[in-house]
Amino acid sequence: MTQDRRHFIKLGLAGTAALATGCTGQEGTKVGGSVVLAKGKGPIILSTWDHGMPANAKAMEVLANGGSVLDAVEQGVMVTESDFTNRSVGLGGNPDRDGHVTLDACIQDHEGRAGSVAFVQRFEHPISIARAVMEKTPHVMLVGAGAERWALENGFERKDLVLDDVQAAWRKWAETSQYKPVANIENHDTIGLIAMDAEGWLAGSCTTSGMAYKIHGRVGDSPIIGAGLFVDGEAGAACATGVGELMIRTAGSHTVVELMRQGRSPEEACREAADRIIRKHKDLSDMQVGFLAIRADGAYGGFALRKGFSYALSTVGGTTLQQSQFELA
Ligand code: SD4
Repeated sequence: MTQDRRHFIKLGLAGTAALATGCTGQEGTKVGGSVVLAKGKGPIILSTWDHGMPANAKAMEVLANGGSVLDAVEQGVMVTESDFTNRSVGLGGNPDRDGHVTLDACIQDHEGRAGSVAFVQRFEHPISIARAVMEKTPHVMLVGAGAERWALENGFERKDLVLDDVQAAWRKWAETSQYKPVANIENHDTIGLIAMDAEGWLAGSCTTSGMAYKIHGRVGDSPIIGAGLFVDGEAGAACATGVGELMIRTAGSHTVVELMRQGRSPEEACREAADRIIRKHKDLSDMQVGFLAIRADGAYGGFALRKGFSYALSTVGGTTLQQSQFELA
C-alpha cells in the first residue's frame, strides 16, 4: 500500500470518528473534555510529567528540522534518559532492591510497527535500542542479557554510572527493605511521549527505570506494547505512566486507543481506562496512573486516577504544562 493510500484511509476513518462524536475539527474546539485541532494543524505532542517539557521541546525541534515523527518521539525522550538527575528514567534512575538500575523502553509507529527492550542495564538510551529492534530484527521485544548482547553487537555502547546519592538512598532503604509501590505522587515518573506531525502521522515512545526497589527482574508496563504505549494510525495513540501492574492487567493504552476508535474523545477514553482500573482493584491507595491520548483526527487529552498528574502539551501555539483531570481525590 502506498503512503498516500494509507494516509487517505487513515483520514477517512478519522473523519468517521469525528462525525460519530460530533467533532467539527475546528481549531481549539472542546469536545468531550478533549481539544480538537483542525486536520493539518499539527504537530501535537503530549508527554508525561514535568520532565515532558524539555522532551517535547526536543521533539518539536526535530519536527521543525524536517525529522520524522518517529525521530521526534525517540529524540524527545532521549533528553530525559540523559538527564541523570532524573530518578525514574534512564541511568540516573533508582535501582531495584538488589541495587541494579534496570531499564525498560518501547517505541511504536503509525503502522503499528514496534520495538521494545526490557530489563536492560548499563545503556544510556534504551529507547534507541528499542527502535533498532523494531527496524533491524523480525522481533518486537528483547529482554535482559540477550537484549544487551544484541545491543552491543549492533553498535550500542555500555555506559556505567554510579551516583552516590542514589546508592546512599538505596542503602538506607535496604535497612528495612519495605517495598510498597508508590507512583507517582512525587512527579518524576516514567516518560511516555506521543506525537502527531503536521501531516497527521502518529508515533509514540516510552522509557523508564521502573518502580524504585522493585524485585530484580520485574518489568512494568512501559516496554509492553498495549500497556504502556499503543499506536495505531487508524485510531490514535496513547501512553501511560504510574504503577505498571495496573496498566498491564487492563492493557491500558490499548484500551484507550480502542475506545477512541469507537468514537470516544481522548479524555473520555482515558477516563474509561482509569475507571476500569478502579473497578478491578480494591486498594489503590498511594497509587497513581495517568493516560495521555491523541486521536487520529487530532483531538487530544488525558486523564488520571488521582490529582497531581501533569503533562507537557506542545502545539503550534507553543509548549505548556497541563494538569490532568482525575477521578479520585
Ligand atoms: C513501571 N510505569 O515500571 C512504570 C514506571 C512508573 O512509577 O511509572 N513508575 O511501572
